[in-house]
Amino acid sequence: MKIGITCYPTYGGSGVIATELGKKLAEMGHEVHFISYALPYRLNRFQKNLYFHEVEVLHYPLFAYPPYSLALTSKIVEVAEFAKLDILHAHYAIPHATSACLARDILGNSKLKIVTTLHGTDITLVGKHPSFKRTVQYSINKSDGVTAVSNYLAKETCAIFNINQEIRVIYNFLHGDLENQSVQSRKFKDRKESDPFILCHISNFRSLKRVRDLIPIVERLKDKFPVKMYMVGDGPERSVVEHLCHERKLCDHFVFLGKQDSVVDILNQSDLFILPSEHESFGLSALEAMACGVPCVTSDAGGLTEVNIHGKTGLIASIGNIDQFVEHISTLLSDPQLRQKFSENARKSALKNFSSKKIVPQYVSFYEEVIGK
Ligand code: GMT
Repeated sequence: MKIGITCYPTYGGSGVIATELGKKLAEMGHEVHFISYALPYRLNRFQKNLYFHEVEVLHYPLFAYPPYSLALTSKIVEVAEFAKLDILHAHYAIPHATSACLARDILGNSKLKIVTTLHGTDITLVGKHPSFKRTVQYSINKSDGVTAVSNYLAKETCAIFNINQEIRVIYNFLHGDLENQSVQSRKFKDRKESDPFILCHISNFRSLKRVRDLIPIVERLKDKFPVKMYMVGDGPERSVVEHLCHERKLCDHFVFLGKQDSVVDILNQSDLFILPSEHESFGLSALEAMACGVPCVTSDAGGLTEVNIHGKTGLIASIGNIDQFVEHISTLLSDPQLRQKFSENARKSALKNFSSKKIVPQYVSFYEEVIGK
């Protein structure tokens, strides 16, 4: 197949999934054309069957807001015509699905089919805002096929919008060294008394991740356990949390590592992964932790409960319930056998349910179905 993919090229789960999907499809022999305003950061080397088309946005004094969606539409039209695309796969509805549908209309009776993958806040936060709602609904309904990254997100989409077609659930998948690395069996029992427990949090530090909850959580844990919290990523809440660390004299217990290209080495040193989000359609970072055999303590936000299974791969607390987070983390830190068991379950579940071998063919079959419609 000839497949166009449009996505956000920067850090963020939807861009990661779109890029890793494109790479896998190219490996399978499909011709893949990425269309975005910058090279997706994981497309950093030549690969057969992979092409990148940059969307240039014209700046003009009249444009207080340069119309990226229109420039993207024109680029999709151009690539679809020249490369004779069968499918244009839009990752994240805003504005990608809208631009894709408009491009198909401009192309008239071309064979181009639009597949839209909903990732989360394009529905639950930004998408349902009155500024976008009707346009997002229109673009979902006008797509030739729609997927969502969890059952939760598929249901939520139907609850928020008036949807006239099936939304296929295709989970996010493991990629790169997360799948290949041989995780050394974690010997939780053998740690020295003086070693701190490493807790790890990875996110884009936006307010919906509730990163501030980690302050009282660590404050209360530190009296019972030697703990260090590795904070990976960056975003608007980072400096707020750093300030709070100074104010509450917690700097010895927090390490801010910033954005990292590969998280495997950090996760391999971590005892637990903590994700207190208030919105999460899937939680790719929890899956990454599980792939490295790190048990998770997460909130019960959205699709997170389909990834981190309470009592099997980790424990789940309700959103914002600091007591429950502290209790769950304490339970796991004081029970090496339980951590060991959850670690093994986490790695097994990640590989069994979310491997690229299992998930990528689901996209291929879906494309074939949509083309055959
Ligand atoms: O959070 C966002 O708006 C960004 C988006 C992204 O591009 O990473 O995240 C969403 O998509 C990820 C990949 O499918 C999911 O793993 C995240 O759970 C989801 N974020 C939210 O639902 C908050």
